[in-house]
Amino acid sequence: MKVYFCGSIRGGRDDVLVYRKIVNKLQSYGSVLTEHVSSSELSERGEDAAAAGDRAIHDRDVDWLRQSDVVVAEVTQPSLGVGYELGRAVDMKKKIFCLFRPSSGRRLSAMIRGADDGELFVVRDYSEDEVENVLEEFFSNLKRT
Ligand code: 6K6
Repeated sequence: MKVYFCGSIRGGRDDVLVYRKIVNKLQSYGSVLTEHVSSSELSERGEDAAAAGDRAIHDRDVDWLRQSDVVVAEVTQPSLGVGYELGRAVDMKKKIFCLFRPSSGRRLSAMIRGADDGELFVVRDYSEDEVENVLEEFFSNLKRT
C-alpha cells in the first residue's frame, strides 16, 4: 500500500514530532511516499526547496498523490500546501483521513471539517497519546472495505 502523508512545512514546523510518530506507524502499513514531511532536519524555510525548485516539488508531490492508495493528513497546524493537497486528493477520489488535535486550541477550517462525508473523506479529532490506536482503527476498517 502506498500512503501519502501531508503535514505542514512552510505553514510552520511546530508539530514535527507528531508527524514523526504518525509516519512511523504508517510505515507498518505500507510505503510512505512523503516521509520527508516528518523529518526534523526540514525547516519551515524549506532551504532544500531552493535546490529542487518549487515547481519540481509541486509536480513530484502531485504525481505521488496520484500514485497513492490512501492520504493521511495531520491538519492541526494550518498549511496552504496541505489544504491544496487535500483538494487535489478529493478531485482524484482518494480515500482521505484527516487528524486534528482539539487540545491545540485551534478550530479546524470548515472546508476540511465540512468535507467529512463519513466515507471517502474522514476527519478524526484525537490526542497525541492515542494516535497509534486511531491509525490502527482506520487501517483495519480500510482492509474490510
Ligand atoms: C525539499 C526537500 C525536502 O523538503 C523540501 C522542500 N519542500 C517540500 N518538499 C516536499 N513536499 C513539500 C515541500 N513543501 C511543501 N510540500 C508538500 O506540501 C508536502 O507534501 C506537505 O504535505 C505540504 C506542506 O505545505 P506547506 O504549505 O506547509 O509548505
